[in-house]
Amino acid sequence: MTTVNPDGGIGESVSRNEDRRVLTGNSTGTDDFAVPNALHVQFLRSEKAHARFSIDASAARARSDVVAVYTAADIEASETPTPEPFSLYAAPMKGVPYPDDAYLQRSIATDRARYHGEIIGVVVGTDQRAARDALDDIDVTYDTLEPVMTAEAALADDAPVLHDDVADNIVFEGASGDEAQTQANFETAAYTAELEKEPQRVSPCPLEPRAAVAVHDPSMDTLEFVATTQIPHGYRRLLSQMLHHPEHKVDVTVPDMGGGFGARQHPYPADVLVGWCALDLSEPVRWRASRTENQLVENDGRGYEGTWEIALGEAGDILALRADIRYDLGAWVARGACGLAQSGNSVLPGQYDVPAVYSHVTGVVTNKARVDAYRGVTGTEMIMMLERLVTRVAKQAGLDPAEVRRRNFVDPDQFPYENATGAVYDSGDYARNFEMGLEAVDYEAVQARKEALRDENRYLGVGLCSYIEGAALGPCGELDVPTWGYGRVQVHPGGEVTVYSGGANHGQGHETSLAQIATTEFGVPFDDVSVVENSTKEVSDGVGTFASRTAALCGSAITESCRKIIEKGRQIAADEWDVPVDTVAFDDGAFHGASEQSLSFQEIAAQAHMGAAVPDELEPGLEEQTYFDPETRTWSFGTHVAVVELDPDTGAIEFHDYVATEDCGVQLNPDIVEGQVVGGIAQGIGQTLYEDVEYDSDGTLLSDALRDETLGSSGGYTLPKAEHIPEITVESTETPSPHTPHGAKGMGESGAIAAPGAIMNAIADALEPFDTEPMTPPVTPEMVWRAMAEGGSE
Ligand code: SMO
Repeated sequence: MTTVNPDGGIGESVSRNEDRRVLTGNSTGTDDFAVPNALHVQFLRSEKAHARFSIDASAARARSDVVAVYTAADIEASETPTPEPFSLYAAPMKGVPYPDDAYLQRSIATDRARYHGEIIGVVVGTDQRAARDALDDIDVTYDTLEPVMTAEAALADDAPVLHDDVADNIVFEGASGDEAQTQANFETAAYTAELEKEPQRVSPCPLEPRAAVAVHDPSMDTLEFVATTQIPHGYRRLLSQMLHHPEHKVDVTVPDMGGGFGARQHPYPADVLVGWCALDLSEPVRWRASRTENQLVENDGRGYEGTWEIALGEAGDILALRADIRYDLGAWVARGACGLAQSGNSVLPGQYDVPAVYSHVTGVVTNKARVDAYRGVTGTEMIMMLERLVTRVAKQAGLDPAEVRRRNFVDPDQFPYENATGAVYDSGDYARNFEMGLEAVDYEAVQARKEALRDENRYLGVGLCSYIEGAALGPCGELDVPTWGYGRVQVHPGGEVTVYSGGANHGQGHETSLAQIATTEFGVPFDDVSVVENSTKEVSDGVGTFASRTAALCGSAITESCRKIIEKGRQIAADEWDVPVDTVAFDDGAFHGASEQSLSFQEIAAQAHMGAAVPDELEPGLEEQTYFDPETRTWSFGTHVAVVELDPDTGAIEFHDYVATEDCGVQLNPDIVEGQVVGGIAQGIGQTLYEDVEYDSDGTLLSDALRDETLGSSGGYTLPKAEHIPEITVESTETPSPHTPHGAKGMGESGAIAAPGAIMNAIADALEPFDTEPMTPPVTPEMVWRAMAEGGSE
């Protein structure tokens, strides 16, 4: 199939359509969504991490500006069906069984709160102030219980058990890989290295706090949501199930949203309760979280502890990897949490051809807010630990960490490559991409400079991190998740095109990149294509956006739909010219016959909508849909090189250089790819140097507000600012995926996946002259200063 590449087509860095409205202040967020006469919800949230409680809401109920107050008992007593516990429409995953139902999150606590911020009551007021004030009129009596604040504490023999009907705090336990072979390879290893603990719990922090609007129309019994979610269609399905309201009567619209980062995949108790209140009261209901409320309850990411080990042979070949990981999931789980462990397992060997891999995972509940996906999901943690281990073991062996990577990369002729955990990589050329990164940073020169500067008491460090990013999760491969890419394409009589995507845009640039696909396929002007997403009303099917799926899954579905339309166009042209269909070609935005006949795409579009011009055996119109499922997931890859200098006087960590290479197959829009990489690196820098969700020993969340890093790391949550992000060079190779029509792969998480490993390795490299223990992020200037001053760390 030949495609043209007119202005605005695939591969061009078209400016993003959506930026016009976002950058000029014309975007509409969930809370901007105007609904006349909406009531306002505020949630009564537990002030204790673990306590039995009782509520006296009589004073609040008596207020004239309060419409309703609900406790769990009130909800149970209502005729409106009680919400079901949380679930997820995914099948169990390999090696990680489903949790007992007792662990599945409930929307409201009955008489025992299990984390600071858990909803224990609901107030509906005539306006937001009324609802907020009424919260102060509610008397809550707490009988505190001992909180369980770490995975280790949850697994202790005498640990308090968090959930009734289950004997321990274990949500899942599983193992994958060949334990005996891994052990055997460790026994024959020339060198081994090990890292413990890691990585800390972080908060994804989309730009605006969570919000939801629910409108129930009693005449039609429809329930319409406007919500901060990455998955409008998934959210509709889950809320329909939890609220016992049929799916065809539920709709979800997602206005502009400043990122989701994984935290906005699954619905939250607040969303369910906003919908429940709308049903119970048959009035429009709205809610918006404060920043503190958002920090209390929005899913965190990471937060695991464990042991990671690597075994290296005499010749520098990686013989085995082993991990024993404890996932601290918080007090309740949405079933997605099990996918964290599963997807973590699958990327353990990264870019390397490792013969034996074994991992043991345990998921436990603690008295904290929920942990779920965060950009890169568990790939970030596994790649960071892998790449730190590769670097450490290389140095033990007296080898350059770059050299050990070269010796172990999966070779281009090994694809499709099944790694030792059973994940199948679609395509790759790791070494070529790696050398591009090393050249861009001038690796040999920077090593020489590092050596030279040490004589001046200056400490430069160079860190490498080679990553893979498994994207495009569909029903294929190891996961049986009904998450096809959905794409429908409609051609209007004037030849303009509307593309309907089953993804969701919250900053990724889909309105632009998906339009580029139709521009290329049809050879129409870019401005003639518009993209519709983020709405179950306007897009009949789909899921949403997560796991870097849109380009590879929805983009491919859109491509296939365009090609079905071109096929139909050929039939219409063949009928018009009275020639066989196979003599009609489509090229350069026009249909061509063998005898120089020609009809433009726009002329065929017009004819397709005219009764007389459409052959009898065809339906009128030009509109097609596709459900796309690639043969395997797509696997992007690359290498980050961080160059930092550590100041022995202040412990300051300064970036000298940062190079990121990316190979996500064929790029739809290189500027968007670069933007995603840079944004991900910013989050990776945050995770490595600044961010830490902190709880007091009694379970109170300390990092409940955003805080300037100059005020120190405790008592607030520190996000990096623009001034903390270095100039970043992004370079690319393009190794097409064989499983998508344009060869595109999923990308969008690589920056966050690779940056922590590169930066941790750079810091460790700079500290090499000092006798230090491995550090645990976030690495602060104080930790660096102590390490350099005392020759030990922390
Ligand atoms: S962490 Mo993502 O939205 O799969």
